[in-house]
Amino acid sequence: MSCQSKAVKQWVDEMIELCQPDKVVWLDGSEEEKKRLEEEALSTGEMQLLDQEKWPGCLYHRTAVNDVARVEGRTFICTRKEEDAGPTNHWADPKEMYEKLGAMYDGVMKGRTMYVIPYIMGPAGSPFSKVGVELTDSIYVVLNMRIMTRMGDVAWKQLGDSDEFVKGLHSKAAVDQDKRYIVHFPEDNTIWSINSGYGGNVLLGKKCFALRIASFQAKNEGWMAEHMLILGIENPEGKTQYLTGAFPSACGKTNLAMLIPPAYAEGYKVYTVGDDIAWMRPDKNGENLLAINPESGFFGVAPGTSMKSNPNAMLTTKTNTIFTNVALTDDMQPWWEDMGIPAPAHLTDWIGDDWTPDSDKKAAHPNSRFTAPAGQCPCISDQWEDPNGVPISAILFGGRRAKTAPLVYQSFDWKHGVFVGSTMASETTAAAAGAVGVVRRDPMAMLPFCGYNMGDYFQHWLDMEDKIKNLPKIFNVNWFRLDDNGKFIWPGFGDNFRVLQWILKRCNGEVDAVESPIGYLPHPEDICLDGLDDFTTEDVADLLSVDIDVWEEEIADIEEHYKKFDRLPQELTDQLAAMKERFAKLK
Ligand code: OXD
Ligand code: MN
Repeated sequence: MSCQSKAVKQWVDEMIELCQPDKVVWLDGSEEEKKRLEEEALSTGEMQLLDQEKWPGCLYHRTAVNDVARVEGRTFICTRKEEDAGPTNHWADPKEMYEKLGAMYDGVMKGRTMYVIPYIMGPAGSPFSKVGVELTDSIYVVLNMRIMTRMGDVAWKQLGDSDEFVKGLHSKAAVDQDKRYIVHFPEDNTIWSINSGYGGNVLLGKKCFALRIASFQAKNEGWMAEHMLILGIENPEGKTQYLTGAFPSACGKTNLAMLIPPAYAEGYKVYTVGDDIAWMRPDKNGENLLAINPESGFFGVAPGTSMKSNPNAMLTTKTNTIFTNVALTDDMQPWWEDMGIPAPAHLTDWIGDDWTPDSDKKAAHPNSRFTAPAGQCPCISDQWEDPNGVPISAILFGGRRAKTAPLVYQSFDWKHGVFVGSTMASETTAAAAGAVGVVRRDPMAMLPFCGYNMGDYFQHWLDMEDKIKNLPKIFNVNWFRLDDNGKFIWPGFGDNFRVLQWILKRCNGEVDAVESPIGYLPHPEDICLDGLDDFTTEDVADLLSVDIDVWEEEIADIEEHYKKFDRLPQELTDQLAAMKERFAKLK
């Protein structure tokens, strides 16, 4: 099967004319093709082979030193009207941006090969799924896209002769950080990325398509593209319920997606459907909200991942994985900080320099990554590729809060839940000895990823209420409360299951709760503590406390936060006023 879409062929021809590659390769997604590309990348040094006995099928890559993370300052949403991108996105006039970048792409692939990557976001044949085509001059991008998406002929088959696809153009160019641009034209289904070779900027199916472009499509088509994990919890009777969760980075989202329940919860199992992105839509009858994971791999942060913090992630990455910017041992094994393996006497660090344990620099870049096939995850759900998606019972929002948010609370209803998501915040981890870090608000963890005006995005969330009969219940969680000595109170990791269990009980009407000004709180004794030595119901009560003075500051901060939006729905302002009033009554 090759490309049947005239629109694709015409667009690729135009981009060839613009970029002038020496060679154009249309990729089919076959194993033979993968081998050929790997051999080429190994021969040029673009990739290195890891120890194939210990890490079969695993490769290594270093990006340029100036190119190690997403670049929000150089990420643009180019809608025709500036106000449609909204005050929280960088905007430029699409015509001017096409001209400016067009000049940069002019002849940029001379002496290089252009790879044409057809891919599907979502399982093949699913009504949720959408096709993209990425043109790139990087084999590293091709090999990553092979893992992160359903790539090759399968995508041509899905597209047929349709012209509905997302056009992605990527060139590493000279990896010049001053000319780096990650640009979205949501009204044209187009993404242009230039002068980067780092994951989030160049694997265009991920943040650029599955969140920024897809959120715009979702608003227009009545569904939701969210920065959320999806997990399933099976109870001892074999019934599985699913939830999604949005967290800012550094809050343990991948760990939660792959959680292993504590020993007391015998018979319960947690299954991963997705670790980063959820596409959700109501079913045909408007009964339930269904979700799919549009990706087929994990692009996870390596440092901190260990057999203790996340054994499932460690096991997923043992084969067929690409490691980027971690350190290398002398016998070609990957190594990173907090991997649970003591640092060897000598490493080559992520820059390529010699490294020894007395070095004052990190050996692996803090944002070094693994790209691993999701199907290899030991706890992958057997529904993870269900074309119909899984029904969602609960939506979680969370962040790192030292004092403010309790361990868990439930919103009063959907509208209040949208309010809770719109005020989501995390504190910088500089919270030493009880000092509170800087609060960063990141509504629904979508601030850097919403492809249109955030005020309209909030309204879209509010509008979903009328489209779903069995609305998921919305909760806020905070694993990161600190005691007066700056220590985490809650053990976290697998023990977070105890909170998930309460959440599901609430969804199933199996437990009552205490009404507070911020939402419904658990009765402390309803959080199961079996097997948790040295942790009492009083400690839980402490974790669930809502400090009125701290929340007064929080309300003032939310008022400031809301000033950033130009199209904030009245409903959210009303929600804030109502919360203020509930606190006032307590005084
Ligand atoms: C990610 C991110 O890489 O959210 O998933 O930054
Ligand atoms: Mn993410």
